[in-house]
Amino acid sequence: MLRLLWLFAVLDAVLLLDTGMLFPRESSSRELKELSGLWVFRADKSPNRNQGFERAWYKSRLGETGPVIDMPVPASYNDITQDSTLRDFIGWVWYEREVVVPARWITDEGTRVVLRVGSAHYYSVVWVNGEKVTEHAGGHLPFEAEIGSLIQKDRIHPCRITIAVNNTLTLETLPPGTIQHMNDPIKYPDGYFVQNTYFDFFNYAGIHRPVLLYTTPKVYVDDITVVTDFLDNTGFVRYQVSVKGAATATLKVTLMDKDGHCVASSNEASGVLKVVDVKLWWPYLMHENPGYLYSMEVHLMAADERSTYEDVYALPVGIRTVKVTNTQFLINNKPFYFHGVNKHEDSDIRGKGLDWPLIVKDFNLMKWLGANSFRTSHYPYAEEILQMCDRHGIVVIDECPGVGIKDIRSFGNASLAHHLDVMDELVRRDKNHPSVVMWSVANEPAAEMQPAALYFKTLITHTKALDPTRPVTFITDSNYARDKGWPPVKQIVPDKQCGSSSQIVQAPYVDVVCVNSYFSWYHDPGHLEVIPIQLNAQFENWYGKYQKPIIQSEYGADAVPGLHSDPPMMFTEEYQNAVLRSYHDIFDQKRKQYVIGELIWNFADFMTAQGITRVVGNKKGIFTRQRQPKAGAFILKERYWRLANETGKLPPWTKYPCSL
Ligand code: GCB
Repeated sequence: MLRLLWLFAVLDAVLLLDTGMLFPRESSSRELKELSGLWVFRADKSPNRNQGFERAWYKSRLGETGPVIDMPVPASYNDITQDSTLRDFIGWVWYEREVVVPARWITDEGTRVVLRVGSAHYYSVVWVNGEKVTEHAGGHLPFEAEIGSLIQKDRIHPCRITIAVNNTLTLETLPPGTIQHMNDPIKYPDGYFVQNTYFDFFNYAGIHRPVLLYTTPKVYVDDITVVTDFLDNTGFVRYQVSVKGAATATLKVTLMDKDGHCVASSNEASGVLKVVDVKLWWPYLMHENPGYLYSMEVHLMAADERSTYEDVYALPVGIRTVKVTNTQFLINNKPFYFHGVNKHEDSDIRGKGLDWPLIVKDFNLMKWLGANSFRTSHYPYAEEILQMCDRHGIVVIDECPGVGIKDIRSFGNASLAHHLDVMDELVRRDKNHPSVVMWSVANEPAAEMQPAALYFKTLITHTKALDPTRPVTFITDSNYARDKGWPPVKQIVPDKQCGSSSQIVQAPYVDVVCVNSYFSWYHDPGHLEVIPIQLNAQFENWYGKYQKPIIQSEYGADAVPGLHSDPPMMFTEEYQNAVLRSYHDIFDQKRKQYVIGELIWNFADFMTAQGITRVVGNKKGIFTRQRQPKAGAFILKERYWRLANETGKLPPWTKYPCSL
């Protein structure tokens, strides 16, 4: 009974956003039209970057107001041409696409037509046939607009979609940045400015995820929330369906197993479905049948004086629980050890654009490696990736784009309000993914600054209220990381603001302590011998103070593939190997106590801004950017399979991981 009451209480956590953001799926009542492919494109290179708005480029075809080029969607625009001014462009770019909309979508008054952008970095304004339909701040989450009435106005011409996207980062964006105008005429051309950022990845921009049109009936399933639990052999799926478009509707909710058999059903908009002989959702390598998903089919029926409406939406549901103790992370009440990776959405040519071959390759590599988890460093990844995680049992720490919050002005009210909105959007989008087991609200902010304390208290409390079922963390750098000279903290932080370590702010509120450290790299470079003592001290210090389980959320070293030296020297594959081995020795001592995970930095090499510490990007990948293994990948593979053998329950086919 207590369990059921808890499930009810949990669903009362109300998102402040007034609409849902269900992933668009086809069903007998919903159609979908993907707009991936070639769009026309122009960067607004006018001095104030504002010509597009001044001359209303959205009013007519983009090709009529100036030159245009082909631009693939989804993709970052930066690496598509040979033009360095486009690669490094700051400001508004314009995309346009004409779409022939099925006649029925226009004539059928009972149909809603929705335009959805999976993500566009950073700020977007969208017009349909010259009329503005929406705008959105934030580069990593979806947004939508209903456009039915607009396309009905002009039934003859194809529907023209114009999207202006601006990649400028300011003190109040997430991630933050600053625009610096260089006014010295002896050093810089007239009107010269640069974008400063305080994070270590290239600020790729453009329409990064699919754009599509989809339909629903006028009365439709707007959102579904599920929270799951189990007791012995019985699973519980507490659900809530929110309906839009009518005050009343009849619902039928059916939970189907993988074979299509109904295991529970209900006619209520909210309730608890009981599943006998439940098949739990388990992580990869923890169970012989990982990633088990049920399908919750919601069937809506409604009527008004003009028509009847029927809507069908099927949501994949994994039944599992997550709990944290002083020393353990429990999935389905069993200790889970994160042996995984940090990733980036990053690859040659398409930058941060969603790319299925890359996604599938990365999952194959993670499984080859024996990785059971990853963190979405440093922003929310495409929902398509989370769906893969659900199906393959890969556990996710879901991070918001709160990276590089280093300037005291980024702790103001406007920044906080935006950060809270982003958490709302993130939880709204990802709340139903069983693979998501923890929220990360930020990476290495300058948490020692005085206003950060209240900022993070509010942020973490807010996130816990949004979703009381998942632990919350924020990623901190070890005390040493501040010395690494990057990002240029000292230039942007008035000295007086620097207090002691970021421990002050983080640990009291988070459920799990996540620490990044780069011993023998940014601190004591070249001195591998310091790793054991410093890593040991790091763990003892954090655990001693807060008695919370710890994840080593980043560690690693750059290795230029093919560069060798023995004894090891920095940037060689041997040095990367040595760093890994040294860290692993300490992990092996502490994981028996309170260390609950290790995530290598990074899965693959990735592009960064140009700078004196980066040789065409960050080379801390254990795979190259083209996904070929460096020597370190084999060390990690051996270790992860050994850990899996020790801590998990391997299916027979994984006895010979080399053949995977
Ligand atoms: C970090 C950051 C990550 C960097 C990494 C590095 O602490 O979280 O974004 O890429 O260090 O390689 O410096």
